[in-house]
Amino acid sequence: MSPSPSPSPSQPPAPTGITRIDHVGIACRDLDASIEFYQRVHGLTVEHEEVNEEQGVREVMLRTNGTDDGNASYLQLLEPTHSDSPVAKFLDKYGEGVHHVAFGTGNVDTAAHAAAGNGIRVLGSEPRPGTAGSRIVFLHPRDCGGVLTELVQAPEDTTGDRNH
Ligand code: CMX
Ligand code: CO
Repeated sequence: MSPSPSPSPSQPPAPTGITRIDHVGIACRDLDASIEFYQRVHGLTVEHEEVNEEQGVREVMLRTNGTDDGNASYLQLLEPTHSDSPVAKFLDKYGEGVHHVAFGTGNVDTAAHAAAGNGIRVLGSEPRPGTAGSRIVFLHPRDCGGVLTELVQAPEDTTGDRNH
């Protein structure tokens, strides 16, 4: 990622310009049991499933709303694929529960630079592959009030439906 633009002395750094909540990431020990819970209690169904080895997760996306506003919102259920992955460490320390909040943005590079310009640690040197071809970066939870924050740019060929 190229260096952040240096803020002008007279102007505050630009905000990230997030546009929506893309998903809430939930850490679970047993993905199938967690899917069954959300189906039975809330009537949500799996729209997308994948293994992201780089992130160390087996994951599903459950859509919580329609796409009338241009992009849907999801629950992302995360089960670790190995014992030293971020989600496995989180489960060891905190147990099952909300792991991160992901905000949508039209340009993840610009949003990440803006976060860095505001003194937030951006994890990793550049955006990584996220769910279903999205591009993602994470912001350090200690710089975000204890919330691990993900910025997501949807793939260009999508209308917000991850069922493809
Ligand atoms: N939410 C809030 N706080 C968290 C956290 C989380 N999910 N994970 C860790 N922390 C806390 C730690 O408890 C620790 O707190 P203290 O300073 O009070 O001890 C602090 O953040 C920093 O912890 P650390 O020891 O420096 O770092 P960790 O090894 O715990 O890693 C983090 C934390 C955020 C850097 C790492 O989990 C990471 O890089 N995450 C990004 C990638 C990721 O989470 N991928 C899985 C999801 C994939 C997806 O959404 O597609
Ligand atoms: Co996520």
